[in-house]
Amino acid sequence: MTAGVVAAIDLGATSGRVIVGHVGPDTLDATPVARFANDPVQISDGLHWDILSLYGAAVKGLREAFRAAPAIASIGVDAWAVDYGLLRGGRLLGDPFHYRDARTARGVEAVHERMPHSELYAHNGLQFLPFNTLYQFAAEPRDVLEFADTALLIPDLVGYWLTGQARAEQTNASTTGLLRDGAWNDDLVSALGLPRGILPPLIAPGEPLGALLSEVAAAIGAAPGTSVTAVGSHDTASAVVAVPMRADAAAYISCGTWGLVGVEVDRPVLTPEALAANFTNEGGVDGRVRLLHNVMGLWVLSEAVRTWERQGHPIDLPTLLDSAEEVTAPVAVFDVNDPRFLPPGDMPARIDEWCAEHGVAAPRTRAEYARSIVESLAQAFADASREAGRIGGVDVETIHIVGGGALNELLCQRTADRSGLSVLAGPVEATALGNVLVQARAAGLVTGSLEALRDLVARTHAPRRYAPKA
Ligand code: LRH
Repeated sequence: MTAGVVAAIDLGATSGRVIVGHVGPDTLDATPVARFANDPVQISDGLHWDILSLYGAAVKGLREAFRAAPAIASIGVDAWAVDYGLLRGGRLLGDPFHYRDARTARGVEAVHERMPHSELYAHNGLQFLPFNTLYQFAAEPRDVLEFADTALLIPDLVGYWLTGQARAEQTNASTTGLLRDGAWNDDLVSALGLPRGILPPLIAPGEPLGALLSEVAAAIGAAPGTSVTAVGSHDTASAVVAVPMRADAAAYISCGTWGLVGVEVDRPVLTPEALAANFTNEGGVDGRVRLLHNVMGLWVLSEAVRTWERQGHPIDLPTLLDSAEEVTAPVAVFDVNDPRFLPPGDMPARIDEWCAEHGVAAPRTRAEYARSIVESLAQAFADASREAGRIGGVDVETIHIVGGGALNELLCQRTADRSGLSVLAGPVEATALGNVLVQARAAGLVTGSLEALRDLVARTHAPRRYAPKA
C-alpha cells in the first residue's frame, strides 16, 4: 500500500475549509488549502446560513485542492448537524435556517404537545436540544413542508450539488431525531405528523455517494468520474474518528463552537440516568454510538469577544487569554449550559445577569470575564466527562480534547485540574482527519477498524499532555 490523496470539505459554524489529506499506512496529514468565513445572515424571517456563498467558496477551495494535488482520488463533506435545506424538483426553496434562530421554540411546543421528551427519548435517544431537526421541521409552515419533496442536511446538500445524488448520511441523520436502529423511524415520523416523503434514502460512511457532475469536475479541474465518498458527515462524528484514544478508558471533548463531551459505546444507552443527564446517542462511524452531551463551548467566549469589538474594543484573543491566565482573584463559575447563552448576543451582560440571579460576584474586567468563561467551561467539561463515564460504563482515565479548543492551553490545563485527570490535547484538525481517514479507508489506502485509524492518528499527531495540578 502506498500513500494516496483525498480532499475534505469541512464546514464549521464560524468558518469553512477545504483540506488536502495524504494518507498511507504510516502517513497522515491534513493541509488546509482554503479557508473562508461562514457569516450567517439575519433577515426579517430569521437567522439563515448563506449556503450559496459557502458552496461557492467550497468549490473554489476544491479548485485550489486539485491544483495542489491533481491525484485526489475522492472528496468527502462534513458540516455541523441538524440544519437542512428544503428542495422541490431539485431546487432549493430558501436559505437554510440557522439552528440558533428563535423559531425552534415553536417547534418544541408543537412536538411536545404530541409527544413528551421522555417518550421521544425512547424512540431516538437524543438529548433535548431545542434545535434538533424534528423540532425545526415542526416549526416550518405546514404548506412549505408539504410543498418540499426533499430535505437535505447541510453536508448532504453540498454532496447533492456536487454529484446530483440526494442521500442522507447516517451519522448526521441521527441528529434529526428521526432515526432508530440506523433506519428512518416511520412510526415516529407519522406520530409527529411529518411528511415521510422528504427524507431521502440513507447512506453509510465509507459508501460511494457518486461521481462529480461533469460540470463540477470541469469547474474544479478534477478528472471526470472523480468520486464523492460519504464520510461521518456530522463534523463531530468525523472528529471522534480521529481522537487518538482507547475508547474503553477515555472521554473525548470535541471542542470548537460547541464542546461535545462524551464516550464511545457499542449500543445506545437509553437509561433513566442518561435521560436525566440529557445525554445523546448520536450515530458514529462503523456503527459506534457517540454517547455525549453538548456543552456550550467556545461560542460563549467568541460571542463575548464580538460584543466587545462591537463596543469599539478590538480584541486579540491570545493576549486576552494571557491576561485571563494572570487573574488571581477567584472568578464566577457559571452554568455555561444555561439556555440564555445559546442565541447570539451580549454574553458579558448575560453572565452578569446569571451572577446577579445566583448571588455571585460578576467579573469586572475583560480578563476576568475571559477567565470566568474558561473556568466555567472547564468545570462543565469535567462534570460531563465524569457523567459520560458513569452513564456509559466507561472507566474514564484520560480526557482527550480535540479541535480548536486543544490550542487553548488555559482551558486544557483547567479541565485537567478540575477533573483531576490527565488531558491529552490534539489533534486540532480532528474533524478534517476523520473525514480524510474514512475516505482513505474506502479507497484502500489504509485498512482496519477505528482502533487502527486512531493508532495512525496517535503515531502521526502525538497529543500534548496536561497533568492535573493540585
Ligand atoms: C458541532 C455540531 C454539534 C451539534 C451542533 C449543531 O459543529 O455539529 O455536534 O450539536 O453543531
